[in-house]
Amino acid sequence: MSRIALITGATSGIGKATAIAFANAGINLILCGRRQERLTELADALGKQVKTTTLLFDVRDSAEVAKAIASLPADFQSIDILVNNAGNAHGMSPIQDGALSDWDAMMDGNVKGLLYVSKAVIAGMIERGKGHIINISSVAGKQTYANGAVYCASKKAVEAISEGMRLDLTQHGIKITNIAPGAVETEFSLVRFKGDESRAAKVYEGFEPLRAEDIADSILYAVNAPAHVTIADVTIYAAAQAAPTTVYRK
Ligand code: NDP
Ligand code: 8X3
Repeated sequence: MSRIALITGATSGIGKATAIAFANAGINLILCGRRQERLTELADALGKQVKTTTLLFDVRDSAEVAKAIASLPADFQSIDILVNNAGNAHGMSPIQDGALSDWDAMMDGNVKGLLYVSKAVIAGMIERGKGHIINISSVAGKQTYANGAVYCASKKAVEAISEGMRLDLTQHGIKITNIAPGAVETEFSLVRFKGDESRAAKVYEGFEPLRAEDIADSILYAVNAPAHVTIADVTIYAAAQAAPTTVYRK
């Protein structure tokens, strides 16, 4: 029987690329995000290959998350794969200059949002005695960089949550995969720099960054691993990147 995956942040970047890779692999899709038009467009396109449905919610709103996931039609309720991908960086500045609203957006979205979605899905996975959760962390969760303390903290939290989930959920037949990408050219920097296109473009200048599809490939690899194998941790850098902010540019 075809598997069902719920992907958060499916409207853009890594989440969208993962949806496309999953559809090509015959995995049915619950596509989530805050931009309905993009969700509908993607669901319609991939609906030619697999069964699709969409859920509109902000991961930061626990009630909205629970209500949306509870509203799934019966044939989408047995979620096999959860991809906790929704998240962003907001701002990049020394800690003393950080904006409270940016800190809230990162901690509430990247950390608490991931927990809210997981809570709504894990209960069913435990009941069925199987499941696979993919948490999208970052190389920022492995190594803190200057001017990124809070984003890095949010991703270090994701790393800890992945470890904790593995400790608590392995006995219930649930696999946990933590994926830490390096620099991937998506809308990430545009969001981080609040729509400043030239500042966002500079992040990827002079080297070949990762593509969203590169990360989707590793997610697909993890979910297609044999039943007796758990891909626990994957770190993926661009070839020109030696550490989060050490990039060799031409
Ligand atoms: P994008 O900005 O392209 O995509 C972010 C996605 O997250 C969008 O689909 C957005 O959907 C969704 N999202 C953000 N905030 C919320 C929210 N509060 N509620 C619901 N959905 C939300 O960036 P990426 O694809 O690059 O980012 C995906 C993940 O990968 C993030 O967790 C990011 O931290 C991580 N990552 C990215 C790297 C990079 O270099 N790009 C490197 C390492 C990790 P919508 O706006 O429709 O809600
Ligand atoms: C995104 C990658 O290095 O800009 O998580 O933080 S980085």
